[in-house]
Amino acid sequence: MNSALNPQTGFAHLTDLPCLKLQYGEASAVISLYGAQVLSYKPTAEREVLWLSPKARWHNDAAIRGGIPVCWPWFGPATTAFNTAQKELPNHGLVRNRLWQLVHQHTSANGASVVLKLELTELPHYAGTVVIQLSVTLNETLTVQLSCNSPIPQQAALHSYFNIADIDSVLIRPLPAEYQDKVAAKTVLDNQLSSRINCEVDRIYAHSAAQLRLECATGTLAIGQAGHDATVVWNPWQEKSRAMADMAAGSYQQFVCVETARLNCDRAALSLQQQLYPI
Ligand code: TA6
Repeated sequence: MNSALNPQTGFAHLTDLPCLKLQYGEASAVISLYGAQVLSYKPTAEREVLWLSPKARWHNDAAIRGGIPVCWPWFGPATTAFNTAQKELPNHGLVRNRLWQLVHQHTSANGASVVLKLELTELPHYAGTVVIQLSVTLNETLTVQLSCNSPIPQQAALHSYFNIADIDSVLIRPLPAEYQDKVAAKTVLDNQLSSRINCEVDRIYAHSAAQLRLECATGTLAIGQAGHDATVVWNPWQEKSRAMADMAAGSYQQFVCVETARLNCDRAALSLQQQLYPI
């Protein structure tokens, strides 16, 4: 199969965003260097797997709303393990609004791949220099892998926004029966072993499976996960999304986030992977 890799300025309405486009036969992926964020994955010319908010922004330090944001080194608000000086720190870590560097690229008959790197010297909880890398490989699947070899406290998530066309059609399975419900702030036991979404959902499923299926109106997607200890499912629903400047009215019906996460913040090296392919 033919593969290619080209720099590209702009994607969708983000017309000045520095990007890379990977191609493998009919399949393509677009990655923003800002945030090392995959913004588009099309396994075929007709099918877009990822959702990008029509109101997403990238200037003025904004994190791009959509695609596959990289959350690191903390997930959600910074807890005291990360926020040692008790400063105001951004949600979901420090790397969504940074320009990453392209350090490796490869194309062959087996696929197209890139490695992006970010060096950080100003972590609030660690004085040394830390390097994190994101590799993206496109072939019959799209594989995104985040790694950091430094033995520092670190959480991470690949916070993927999936294009589902219609929230009523979504089914995610298998999911563990028990989850932490962040909306109701309690642990819930749900024996249906699946997740239909008809209200605000912000759930942490610990010890989730290595393979999930996301079924929806646009087709069925396999989501492979590795190096994770949880899967987070999120949809802000109508009211909460109305309060978000980068979300249009009605957008909440068009996406669901299924996030491969490592939430345990022990000092083990990080290698977190999400692999997507249509089935
Ligand atoms: O992963 C779910 C979550 O942590 C939610 O609680 C919600 O706030 C969301 O991520 C989006 O966060 P963001 O910082 O991108 O607005």
